[in-house]
Amino acid sequence: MSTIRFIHTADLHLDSPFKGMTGLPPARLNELRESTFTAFSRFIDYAVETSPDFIVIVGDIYDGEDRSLRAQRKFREGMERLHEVGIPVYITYGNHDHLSGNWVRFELPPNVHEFAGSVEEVSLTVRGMDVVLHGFSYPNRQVREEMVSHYPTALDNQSFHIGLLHGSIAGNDTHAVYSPFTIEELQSKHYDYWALGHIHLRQKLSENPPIVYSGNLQGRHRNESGEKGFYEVELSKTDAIFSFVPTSAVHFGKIQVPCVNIRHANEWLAACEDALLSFASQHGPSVVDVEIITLDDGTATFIAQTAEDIWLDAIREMMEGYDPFVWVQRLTFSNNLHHKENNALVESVLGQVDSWSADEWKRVLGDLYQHVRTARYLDPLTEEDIDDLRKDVEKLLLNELPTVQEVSQ
Ligand SMILES: [Mn+2]
Repeated sequence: MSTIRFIHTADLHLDSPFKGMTGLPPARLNELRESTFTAFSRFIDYAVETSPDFIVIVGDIYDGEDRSLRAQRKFREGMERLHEVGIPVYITYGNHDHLSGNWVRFELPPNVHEFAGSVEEVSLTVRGMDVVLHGFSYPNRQVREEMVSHYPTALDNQSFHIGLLHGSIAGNDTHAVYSPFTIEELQSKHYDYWALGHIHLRQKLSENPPIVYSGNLQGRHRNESGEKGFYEVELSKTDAIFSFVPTSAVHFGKIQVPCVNIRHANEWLAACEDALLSFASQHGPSVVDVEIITLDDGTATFIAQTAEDIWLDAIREMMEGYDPFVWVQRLTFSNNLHHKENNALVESVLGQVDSWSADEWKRVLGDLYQHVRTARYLDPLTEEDIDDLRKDVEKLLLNELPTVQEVSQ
């Protein structure tokens, strides 16, 4: 049997502080802050039960460069459990937990190999088969240069060669580009598998050989929605079989609630409640954005009589006490509650905003994104962010401008 079986995971971001989450009741916030650890425990439990040949963890084990004591202690405990059952683990550190950070060192058990600050190779034998792993840890936070040229080309076809790389595709400006690579460059190394980290969205960039992001174990905000987990891979010289194993403890998601022929607030709240409970029964504890769609004029009329924030509070209060919990982070309406017809000024500003390209958005937000103190805390601007900002602009204009109009008339 010439198949090896390993787990590929990355971007654990242990002890992620969920800073942007405000307003949650303390118990829920606590559950959310524990979620990276809960997801990590699920991964360790799975490994202990199923005993893979080895595990690769491709960077960003810790969320912060100080590698919080608690995160290190929990990680060490997990590695100890794998050590007890004889599972080797190969880890690299990424931009979040680079080697130059200032942290108190924990010693890891001997089953764990930590890749050094420059590309190195490590060999192991799995049931008589040779496996060679290639990788490096970030020596400092900003590895902007390409690193692939430091990876050796596989010359023998007998061993399994696996590349560990924390980075992103060159020229992709939706994410901070670290250690940029092209798919062709990776393919040219003749490896059997590329285990990637850094991008939190699970995806396969190529099938042959597999070039794969496992995504993170636990979503950290609304832009990391959906089921999160890791890949278990059965790899032969001709084939790769993937099993995705979900681990997320809290699910970030979006729900659309259709509202037709609703004439009373209680009916509307009940429709939201039904949708939220059915989401939670499917996904477990959740943080969701709710979008109200297909709003007819009658429904829109009574909803418009109360501020959106007050509706949001009402939904949140209604959902208190349910287990698993569902926290509504945002409430939006697919059509505008306020009539914007005849409001030429709003139309003209929105028309202007709609015409901005991603580059223009970046220029507009330049003060924030280029500020020496704020820039490092901001995730790169995504299309989703731009869409949200645009909606906020519209809301602000519609809420504020009637006053201006009244004055001018
Ligand atoms: Mn990461």
